Amino acid sequence: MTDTSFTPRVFSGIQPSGNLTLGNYLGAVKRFVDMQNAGIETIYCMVDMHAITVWQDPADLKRNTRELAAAYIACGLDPAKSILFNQSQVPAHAELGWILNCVTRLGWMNRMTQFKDKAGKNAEKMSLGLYAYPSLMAADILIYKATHVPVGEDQKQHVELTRDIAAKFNHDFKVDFFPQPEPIIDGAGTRVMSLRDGTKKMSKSDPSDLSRINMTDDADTIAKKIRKAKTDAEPLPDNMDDLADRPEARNLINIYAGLSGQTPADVIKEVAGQQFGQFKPLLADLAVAHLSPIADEMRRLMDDVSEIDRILGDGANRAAEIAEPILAEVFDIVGFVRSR
Ligand code: AQP
Repeated sequence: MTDTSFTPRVFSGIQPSGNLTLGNYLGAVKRFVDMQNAGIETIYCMVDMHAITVWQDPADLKRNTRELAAAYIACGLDPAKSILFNQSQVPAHAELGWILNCVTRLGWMNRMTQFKDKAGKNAEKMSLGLYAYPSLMAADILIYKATHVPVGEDQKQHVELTRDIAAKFNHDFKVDFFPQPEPIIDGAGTRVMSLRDGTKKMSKSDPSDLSRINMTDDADTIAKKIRKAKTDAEPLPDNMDDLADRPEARNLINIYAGLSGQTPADVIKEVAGQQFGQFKPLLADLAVAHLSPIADEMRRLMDDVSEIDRILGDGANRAAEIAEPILAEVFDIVGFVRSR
């Protein structure tokens, strides 16, 4: 339920960990643009402090942060309409993050499935930062008192945790200070799956480049990856229910729907009876027509990184103007002496 006592404000972020994928685009950035154009205040971050929860080469991190900024802008985010910045330039995120670490319960963190997925059997060797990630993410959202958080399906649990942390803070300090932010998860692209395994999320960090479409892939690479995408031998049915046990086929229909702006049910009616030999070229053409202009614009923007840095610096100043008074109030609520 939307928290109506707070001014609507949208916050979301993406890690600049390289290889921005079609999943990040359909699940997140495309929807960031829709919300920006709906006239709500929108704040979008490159969450570089989250990226370093796993090892990042410093030079790559800088490049990936600028490339993610270029992707945001190339996809339609307008620095005049949305606040665009990298997280580390607004220290209030980390400061609130620490306070929320002291509100969050270990039992809650132990239930976070993303940590378990990412750490696997190596949990002992993971950074403390990776474990604490969801509490910093709560700070990212709450430092702006954001009410709406567009994310892909995989981040739903983290936004729900943010609601629990906000409620506990309000309860412990007997205030009605933080809103209950709502995850916004809608449309066909909220869970884009790997092209090699329809049961696994498409991910930047998958070791197989054939598993994902990168936003910087050229037309030939996109077409090749779709041609090689795992499928089955059956023709496409005329309804989505018949794809329940065919995850790879369902994924390709969902991708088509996400890119064309149709519902999966409409797409499947259009392509009913087709073999993948017919459908894949249609999907490849659609993906190339949609993604190539974005990749071209990203390359153009990356030719002038000083302009990207200027946009990020300006965005960080505007973000800090919102965050710092909220942090000051939090310090007062918590009982920190402020005498500077
Ligand atoms: N496959 C996906 N389908 C739909 N949405 C997705 N998102 C990520 N993958 C998919 C959404 O993109 C936003 C940013 O994600 P992130 O980079 O902060 O972290 P992530 O969810 O861990 O993404 P990756 O690609 O899997 O990154 P790595 O491999 O670095 O961990 C989020 O809104 C997410 O839901």
